[in-house]
Amino acid sequence: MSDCIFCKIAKHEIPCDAVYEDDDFLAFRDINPVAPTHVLLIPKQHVSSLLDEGAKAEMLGRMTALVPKLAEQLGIAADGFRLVVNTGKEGGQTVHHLHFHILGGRSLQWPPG
Ligand code: DGP
Repeated sequence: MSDCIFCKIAKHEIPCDAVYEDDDFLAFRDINPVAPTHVLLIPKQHVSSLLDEGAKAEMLGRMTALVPKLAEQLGIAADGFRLVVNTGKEGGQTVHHLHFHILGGRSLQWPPG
């Protein structure tokens, strides 16, 4: 997708603070962090959201398997972290390229109690 900001980041046309990269995935720090550690993990291939038919189980499995490895690398595995996948309008998705938010470093205020 030529106008997709995360496609441009995946192709290194827009800079990012990358923490991990392989042939299929890229992880980089969120430009607007809401936790001390806030990393986005994306597939390099354009998939708009979890609702996209391109969000295949095999790809999602490999993407999810990267999360604990990244958490270890980022130093947030021991104390735990949150994985968020905003999906669609009501889900608060603003960038329409599938991404996992990996959030750690402090106790967030959701869910309450
Ligand atoms: P969401 O609301 O789930 O679609 O989250 C999109 C996130 O993407 C949001 O936390 C801010 C982040 N973001 C948007 N544009 C950029 C960018 O150009 N660079 C980086 N590093 N993050 C971005």
